[in-house]
Amino acid sequence: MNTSLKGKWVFITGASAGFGAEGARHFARAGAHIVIGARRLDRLEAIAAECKQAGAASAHFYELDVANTESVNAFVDGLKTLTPKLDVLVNNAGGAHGADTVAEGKDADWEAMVQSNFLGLMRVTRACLPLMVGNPGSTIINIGSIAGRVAYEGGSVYCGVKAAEKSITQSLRLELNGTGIRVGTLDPGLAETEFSLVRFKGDAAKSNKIYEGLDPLVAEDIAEAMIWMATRPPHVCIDEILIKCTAQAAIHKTHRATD
Ligand code: NDP
Ligand code: 8X3
Repeated sequence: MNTSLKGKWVFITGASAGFGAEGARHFARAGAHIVIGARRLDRLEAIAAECKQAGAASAHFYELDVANTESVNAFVDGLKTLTPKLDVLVNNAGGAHGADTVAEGKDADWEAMVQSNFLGLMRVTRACLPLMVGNPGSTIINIGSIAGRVAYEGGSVYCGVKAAEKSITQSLRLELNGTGIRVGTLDPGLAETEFSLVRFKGDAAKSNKIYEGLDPLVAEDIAEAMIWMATRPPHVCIDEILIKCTAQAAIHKTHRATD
């Protein structure tokens, strides 16, 4: 039997675009209370309004920079005034900055990737755990990547932080064993969101090239997987999911119409 999301409290980080925004819409349709955070408040406001329209029990948005401990703690203090318990945490905020080789890498890009994908996930999880311990059947979904499983040229730090995400997910599952909290990693391959536009610093031509000649994943594919992971019965933990578009057989082998 599936767990219903009706009236459940769901917090998604990085919900102003891409997987996070689509995840919020999906959880809203299932009747959950939605709490979303990111740095771009105008985007969040629009997505929270969509969530209300879509059937959310309630929808709340606040500014959140996962790269900053004070911002994370203030956000979660706000969350605690809304609810004494959290049912689903989706650690989604993050992304890649640049695609330089190690030899050409920039400190600012490396630091941004470590801060958001790695330390951000740690900070948010630490702050949220008191709302989840004592709530068996609650679910932590960490958004990893195929890049955390297989490294590629120009991906050293991004691949590194997503590999770290796997280790953090495993450690957390061990630490929480006996609490009934499920911890899993959801690892997408090539997906067309704002990811590449951010990675290539707004260069749309470079970003579009990543998806040229193939049907990439879209945010909805990943949002559906989030819902599936969170609605398994409490005795079922989805440890890991890897989802790729059919054209991507492996990180270095994608079939394109231009091939
Ligand atoms: P998008 O660029 O579309 O969305 C990224 C989201 O993360 C935005 O809402 C952004 O919000 C938020 N974010 C980034 N940094 C911070 C921060 N410091 N604090 C709070 N929010 C932040 O990309 P995706 O939806 O594709 O990416 C979501 C996750 O999925 C990332 O972790 C990414 O690494 C991962 N992923 C993406 C894949 C892809 O091919 N698209 C494949 C595999 C994994 P804002 O800028 O408003 O703060
Ligand atoms: C995003 C997928 O292959 O562009 O995590 O790194 S990839």
